[in-house]
Amino acid sequence: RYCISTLTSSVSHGKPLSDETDSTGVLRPQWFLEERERNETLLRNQDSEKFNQPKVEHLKEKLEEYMARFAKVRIVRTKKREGLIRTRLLGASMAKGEVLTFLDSHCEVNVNWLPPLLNQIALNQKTIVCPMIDVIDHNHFGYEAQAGDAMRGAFDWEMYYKRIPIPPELQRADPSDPFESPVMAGGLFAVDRKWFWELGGYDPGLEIWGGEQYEISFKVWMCGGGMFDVPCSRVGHIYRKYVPYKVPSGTSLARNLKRVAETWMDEFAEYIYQRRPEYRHLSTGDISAQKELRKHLKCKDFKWFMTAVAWDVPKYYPPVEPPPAAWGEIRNVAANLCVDSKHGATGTELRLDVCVKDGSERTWSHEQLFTFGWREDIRPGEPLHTRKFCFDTISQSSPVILYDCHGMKGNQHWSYRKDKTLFHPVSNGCIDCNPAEKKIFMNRCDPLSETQQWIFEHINMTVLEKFNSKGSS
Ligand SMILES: [Mn+2]
Repeated sequence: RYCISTLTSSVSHGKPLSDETDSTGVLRPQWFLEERERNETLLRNQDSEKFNQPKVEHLKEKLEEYMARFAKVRIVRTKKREGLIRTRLLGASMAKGEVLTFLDSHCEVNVNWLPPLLNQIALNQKTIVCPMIDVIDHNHFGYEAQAGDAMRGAFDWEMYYKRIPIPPELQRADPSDPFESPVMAGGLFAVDRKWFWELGGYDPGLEIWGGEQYEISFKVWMCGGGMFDVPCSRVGHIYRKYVPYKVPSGTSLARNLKRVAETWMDEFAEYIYQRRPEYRHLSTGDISAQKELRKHLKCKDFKWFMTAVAWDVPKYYPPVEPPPAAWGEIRNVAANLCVDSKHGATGTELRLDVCVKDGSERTWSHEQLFTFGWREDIRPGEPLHTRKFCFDTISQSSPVILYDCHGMKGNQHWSYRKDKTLFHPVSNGCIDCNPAEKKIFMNRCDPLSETQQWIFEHINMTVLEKFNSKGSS
């Protein structure tokens, strides 16, 4: 299945790519490079625990019979389960091509995906290049771009992968030009084979999967190379809801992450341990070979990486959480009742209830502590332990619900004003309530109405004034 519309739209906004597109943005056929021009394909085939189930019969002789017709495909099998990282290393060690391209099995390449990747490597051999990863729906295999399409790869300080907008400084005149990305999303990339091995490949001490995308990303940047996302190269990927295999006990994502942090992140590893204290006592295994490699390649330190490459990441994910503007209970002036989210998840409507401080039945069902934090959103929980749900609403007549925080302001952006209203800039409305029905909803702002006046238990005036002086930004 081809998705020319996605590809052409990425090429056609902005100038056409030299002579590769015509003025309408329609691709000329000579731009296509047939897949068979690839040097070879190595299929890794793991001895996973699912392997002996009837479901995967097709991965045994049937696969060999089928692949016999493709001269350039070789099947490599491991003797025991090695996991993604070591199996990829095995494939890479047997590959003969000049450029290695790693893709997951649940990928489907789009038209002309390869030349834009190879082009970037031809320009600079010490480059890792990633295609744009499009989304293939796991239910119906529909194909579409990710929300926001071209974005930089980033991470928070629990080492969750994040995507952030390309800052103006890094935006190219032609948006189809490759752009720098601090970290890759997963494992879809192309790299010069010699450069990959100069970098030591993946750390073979990493187990099964997890953290390896950070390891290779930090390494390529810190050790004299770079990493680019290539908007003209598009590869569809099925995002699974559930991981269909078990990770053997004794190995864990946490251990991999700590190994990467201890090898590459220097003093910044501390920011992870502050959020994940349980990592402090984990063993990383022997990382002396990794440290030796870092010294041997004369790699720069992580501070350099944060300053020169990932300088925009702390704007979205600061290592040290800035102080909140207000926190604690949120009490309505007219009702003398408190906002209560009942430990709800996404979709939960906020309600009024008797304030816990006023001796409402002390059951665990109440959740009345909130934090109005530096992202100018409101989350359940005390400042250091907020849940990742935010006050969210749509219009001046909508309920106020909890929704997964996106951290991008927008419809989760609130302003706590001097008149005690909780103002929602996007809808130009205020939080109102009906004390009798205990309902909370949006309304047109009326600062004189006491049902729209709310009192936070604690306020940091310095921070709050800073929020409010920024206006409706
Ligand atoms: Mn995948």
